[in-house]
Amino acid sequence: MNLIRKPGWAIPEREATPEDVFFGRRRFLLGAAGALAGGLTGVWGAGAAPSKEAEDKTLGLYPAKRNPAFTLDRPLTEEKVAAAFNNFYEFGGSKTISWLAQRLKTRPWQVKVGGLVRKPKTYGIDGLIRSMPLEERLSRFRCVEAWAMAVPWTGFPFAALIKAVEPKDEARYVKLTTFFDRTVALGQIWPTYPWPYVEALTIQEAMNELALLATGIYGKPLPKQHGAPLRLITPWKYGFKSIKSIVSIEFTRERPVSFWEKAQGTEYGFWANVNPAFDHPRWSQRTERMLGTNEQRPTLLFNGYGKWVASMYPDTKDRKFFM
Ligand SMILES: Nc1nc2c(c(=O)[nH]1)N[C@H]1C(S)=C(S)[C@@H](COP(=O)(O)O)O[C@H]1N2
Ligand SMILES: [Mo]
Repeated sequence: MNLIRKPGWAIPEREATPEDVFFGRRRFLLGAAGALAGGLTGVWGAGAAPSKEAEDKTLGLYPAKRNPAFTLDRPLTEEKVAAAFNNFYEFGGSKTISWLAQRLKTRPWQVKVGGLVRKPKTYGIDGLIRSMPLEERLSRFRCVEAWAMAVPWTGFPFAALIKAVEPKDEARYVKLTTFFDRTVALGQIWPTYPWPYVEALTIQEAMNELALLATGIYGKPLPKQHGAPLRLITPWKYGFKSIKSIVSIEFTRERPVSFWEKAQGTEYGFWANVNPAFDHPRWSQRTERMLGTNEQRPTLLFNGYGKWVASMYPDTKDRKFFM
């Protein structure tokens, strides 16, 4: 992800900057952000009493039983590779934010589920996870930036939670929101972005068997950099739809505007289904690079999940469904 709109102090950049050059520059910027973050940690660390993170009461649920319906056409990405290359803009614009994400406290944690539902409820995270049917799914994951991975997520079908809260007939979309806390996530000080991070699906998409609310990866609870304690996984869509560290799930009549659509709507849309035939305005989507091995593979329509989801999108020639 990168924005053309920038804070005044940013180095001017031609719009056609190739991704690798851009990331090189981002790495430089991260150095500065990292130095700042390190400084702040030091200052706060000196005065504040250490606050202990409450216990995770779901540890006994891992590893969950694997769902055999989901198989892979490629090797799994190495766990430590996936855990060290992340997009989580709350903690900075580079891929090496895993250490900064450790600032996030994921217990206690609440998820407010409301809006146009008959049974709104604010769930404590452990109670929610313990009440839902956990399973493991091998899954391809494709970022809009053309890198990809293959990982075992643990989670529960989004449909199970939707059924529990009973959406009203007028509800058509579901809006998910990430935590907002600038004392934890220093990226949220960056005014260029419309914090907090928001994503949305149609209810039909959210009810699809493939839509997973993930709580774990590699047979363990999610590490913080992967979006603990609860994130969305929609493997037929570009990765930015897979919103991390969710605190609110709201059912709406109108289509919500997502974080990236607000930030850069000409490049990142609402539907964001994977399709090799439609290039990003600044790079090709024909192939993808597997994290760790750097193997280049052809991008698959709907990331290979057409069997589950193609019927929801009447026209695979219509660009709007694929950005
Ligand atoms: N809250 C939040 N969720 C987010 C992001 C983010 O910056 N903030 N990045 C998205 C993008 S662009 C991708 S590719 C995936 C990356 O997930 P991973 O780091 O677990 O591989 O998270 C998505 N979810
Ligand atoms: Mo992404």
